[in-house]
Amino acid sequence: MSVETAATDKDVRRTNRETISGQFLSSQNRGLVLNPKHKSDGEHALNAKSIAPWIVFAAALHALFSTAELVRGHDRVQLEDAASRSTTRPIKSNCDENPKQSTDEKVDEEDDDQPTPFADRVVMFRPGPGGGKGKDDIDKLVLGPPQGAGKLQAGQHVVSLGRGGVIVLEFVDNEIFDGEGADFIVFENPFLRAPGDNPNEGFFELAKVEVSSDGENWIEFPYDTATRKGCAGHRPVLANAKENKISPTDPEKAGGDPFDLKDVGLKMIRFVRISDVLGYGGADDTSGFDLDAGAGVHSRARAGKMR
Ligand SMILES: [Ca+2]
Ligand SMILES: [Ca+2]
Ligand SMILES: [Ca+2]
Repeated sequence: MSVETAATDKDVRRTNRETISGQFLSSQNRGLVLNPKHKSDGEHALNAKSIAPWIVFAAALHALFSTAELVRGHDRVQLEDAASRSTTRPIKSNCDENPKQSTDEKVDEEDDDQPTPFADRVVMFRPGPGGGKGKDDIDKLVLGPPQGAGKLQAGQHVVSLGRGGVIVLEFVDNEIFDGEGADFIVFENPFLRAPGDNPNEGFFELAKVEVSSDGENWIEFPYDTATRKGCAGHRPVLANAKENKISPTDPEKAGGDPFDLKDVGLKMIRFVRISDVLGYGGADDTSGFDLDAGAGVHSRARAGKMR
């Protein structure tokens, strides 16, 4: 037998002993835990002594894994919190390259406790012939900010009044008061002939406008369909809450048809009645006035009034 072989045999024997010992300890450990009554007192004494380090080791392992699980759990809670925050309140972007997103966020984050300058309720809608388009979504379409399509095309975010149709809007959480110049704006969807530099050449569907502070007593704005003065429905709508940042309450920039309460001698109103003007310019084939929105320029909150 060579030295090398002897060493190998020795190693094999040691390994076998360790293996047997490991199996013995393992089986005794199981027996101790699962069925200690099967063992003699001597075996218990021997086993307890032999197993003590394993119990300590096992306890240490358990503590280690428990700690790891706690850490993983903590990380998971943190991740879930972060995900929750990102879902309920997206990070605001001020990037002008994506005005749609930032405007959407602006609308979404609007504080419900603050009054909007826009009309809040449709009190009455009576479409005329050719009208009614959009009536199923009337609140969504005519309450809130306008969504104009610019000078050269008709916006589709509208309800069609039809020929002779009438709609009454109410401001609930706010009221319109007479300040300097225009006090509110009515938005239709007129458009001009390209290139859009002549306000007299375009497609107009006109309406007359009446106002009231109580919903019962009305005063009509003087109007003339020949010149369109005093009519709603002839100035293109430029403000679009979904696509640009043009203020819908700025009569110089928003487009739409502005009205000044001073012209009818009222200090405050809460109701606007818009009536399609029949047969304007012989254009009986039109579907009448289309309403996009009504917005206060000079608007103030009504105490304790919510939408
Ligand atoms: Ca409002
Ligand atoms: Ca005014
Ligand atoms: Ca129209």
